[in-house]
Amino acid sequence: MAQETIFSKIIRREIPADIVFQDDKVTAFRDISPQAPTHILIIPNKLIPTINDITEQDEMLLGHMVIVVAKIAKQEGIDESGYRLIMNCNKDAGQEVFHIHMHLLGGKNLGRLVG
Ligand code: DGP
Repeated sequence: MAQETIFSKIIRREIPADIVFQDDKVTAFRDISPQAPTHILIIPNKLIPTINDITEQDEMLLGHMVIVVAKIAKQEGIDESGYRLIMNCNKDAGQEVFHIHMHLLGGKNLGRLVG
């Protein structure tokens, strides 16, 4: 059984978070330690610890998460200026919370990530 994280408490609104979007599948809230003017985490309401645990049954869910990202980017006014979407998996990527999440970063020039 996967271990719940603090993110499950945020989904259930048991601890405070600046939630910008929530529906029956997904919750999005501002990162506690923002790395850019806009830094929002988009997470599934269902607990999936890492990208490695995603199954084909989650295809629609992952697609929905990306659609939510695009909506939030528009809401934040960064859809045209641009943004970056990051998912960390396990130790080498520095994953700290084992409940998959997309980092939506924008609101400034983020520089090149690779290349
Ligand atoms: P990662 O390294 O990809 O696992 O990123 C985890 C992110 O989660 C990190 O940027 C900080 C954020 N975070 C951790 N705990 C909390 C919390 O309790 N509230 C909020 N809003 N963000 C959190």
